[in-house]
Amino acid sequence: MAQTYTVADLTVLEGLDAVRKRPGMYIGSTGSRGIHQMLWEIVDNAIDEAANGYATNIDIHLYEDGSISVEDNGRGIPVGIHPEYKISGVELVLTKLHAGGKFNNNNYSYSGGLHGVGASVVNALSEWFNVEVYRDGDIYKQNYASVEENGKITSGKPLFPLKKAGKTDKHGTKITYLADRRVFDDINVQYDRVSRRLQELSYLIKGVTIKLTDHRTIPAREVTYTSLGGLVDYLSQLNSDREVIHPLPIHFSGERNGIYAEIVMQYVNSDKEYIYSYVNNISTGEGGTHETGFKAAITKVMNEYMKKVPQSAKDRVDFEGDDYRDGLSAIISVKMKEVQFEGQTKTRLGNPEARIAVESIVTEGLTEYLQDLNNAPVASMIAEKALTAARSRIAARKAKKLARDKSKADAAPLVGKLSSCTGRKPEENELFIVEGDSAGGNAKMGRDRKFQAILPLRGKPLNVEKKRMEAVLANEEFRSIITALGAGFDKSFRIEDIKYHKVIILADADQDGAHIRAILLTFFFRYFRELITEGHVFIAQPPLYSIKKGRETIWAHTEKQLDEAKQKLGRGCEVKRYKGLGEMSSEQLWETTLDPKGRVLLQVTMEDAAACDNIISVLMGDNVEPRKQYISAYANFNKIDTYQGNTVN
Ligand code: 28G
Repeated sequence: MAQTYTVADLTVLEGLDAVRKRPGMYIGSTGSRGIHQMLWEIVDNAIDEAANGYATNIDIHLYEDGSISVEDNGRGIPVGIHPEYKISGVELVLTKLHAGGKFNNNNYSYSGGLHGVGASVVNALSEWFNVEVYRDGDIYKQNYASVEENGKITSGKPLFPLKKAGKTDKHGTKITYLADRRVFDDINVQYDRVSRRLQELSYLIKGVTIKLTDHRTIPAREVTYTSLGGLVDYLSQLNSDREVIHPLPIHFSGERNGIYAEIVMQYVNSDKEYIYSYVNNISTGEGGTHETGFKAAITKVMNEYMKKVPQSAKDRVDFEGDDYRDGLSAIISVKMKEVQFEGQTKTRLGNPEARIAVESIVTEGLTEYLQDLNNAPVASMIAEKALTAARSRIAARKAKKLARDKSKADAAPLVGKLSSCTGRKPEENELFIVEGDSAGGNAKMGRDRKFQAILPLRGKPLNVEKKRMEAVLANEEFRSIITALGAGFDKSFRIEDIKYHKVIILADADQDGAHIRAILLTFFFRYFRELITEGHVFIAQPPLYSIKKGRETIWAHTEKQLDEAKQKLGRGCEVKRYKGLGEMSSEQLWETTLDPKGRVLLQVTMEDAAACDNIISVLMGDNVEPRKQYISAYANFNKIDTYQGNTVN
């Protein structure tokens, strides 16, 4: 094809006046976006030459006067004279608009496709524009300029026909241009923006070396990008601050009906999905048919694969497509003709044939990958990850249902063991979560039932760290808290709906009590975070001592208060130490701990809850080593029980 090419193959069309009249229509904008687009039009042609396998190097210089040069070492634009139009191929490419007239840079170019459509637009919008072609030992030259003739600007006007201007052993094309200040608000390109895009291009076209030199600074800045690994390197770079679960990205490519697709994918330790996609090296931020095909293939192949993975009956779950994409990061690059862009920002691929092609290529590639015994360890990690994702999805759904059921709970005065209050104003109401049935019974008798509800907890609520939410939800204690709060759970939690503005944890001042507090705070921290940040969570502080003489009793929370009380009551007073809530009568519990007039509450802060979360993770998580270290450092669990919060009543 390259050998049989003659300039006669060019189909030619109109001049550049149209571009000059309505620059925005051709370059998109006359602002900063447009000035960068000018450069991309030229770079794209060099990129095409590289992607076609003819050029290996692209060299870009940003000069102090605002001009820019781009050079590639490809074949050079054809120099022969076109039989019909009687001008050189170079001049045709640079002074005539391509078929259709309307310039749409996105529709023509992909590797194997057409060159040079955008270059004439850049010429039209430049003050001057010079081209050099290196071919068959000769240097060819032509200069163009936008000149004013009788008050009218003629743009891209050749100053002389293409001419030979010396000998060279180079081959390729060099274009130097100065964007026209009469068109653009500001002709300066941003080094960082240009550099970033060139790096992206170097990953998208592997093996090409792209060098950028900025002479506008002293000393000049320069950077060179080459990627031998292409998309694999790109994904590794994108994942460099994520924890990957397999070191090498999964990689495949193929062609179907003239559509080329290359795909790399890698799972990371996260539940987010990161899919980056390109069409003809243009980023498709809104996704589109290529992404749809990719996802469909993964669902199909993984469903097949999971059928073969041995699972115990109790673990068997029905998978959904999303389950296979938790923690998946991927890059899809498609090359095709006649691209249709859709969407708000025209960055969604619309061509249905791209879905079919990508789906087929990914299905084949991923199936092959999973069948390869060398990949068995990665395959089983992916399966495990999908299983975790499916479980937490199922759990989240159960939680939603639970939240929906809250209306039923509203109707019933008693939720589980909850003794609800009679008042209907959430801002006045208080929910006491009480450790143990006997303390719960006392609290129930001692409370003011108008605004105080009591929820006794039997034993220790389940350890929240056992990450699976379904386990949290299977636990009756947690379920009754969720239902009592009446405002959903986790993602469905709506703080506006809570039925109690004070949630007060009431547990003994001993090791078991500390444990329960830590677990409850962790539970709130993970699934009801706003409850803490909005200041709704409190820890009740029952007194540790009573000091009694005659009919007078003083309650003390600290050793210091104890000493003061002893001094106040003098000789012969009776001191009692309370080890647990169960030792108090219901009247005493009201007086010391429930009655807003006499009680001490500690408001829980985020730091408190986060510290509990942290320690709970260490103590109950799957990692044995940090747990051992923690336990040997702090043998006493009470150490974590030093809350920062404000004291309130
Ligand atoms: C330096 C800055 C940007 C380019 C080429 C090479 C060819 C070419 C460019 O052909 C005409 C019309 C449609 C194919 C193609 C050379 C075939 C044989 C080329 C560039 C031909 C344009 N020999 N390198 N254009 N097309 N580099 N770099 O612009 O059919 S533009």
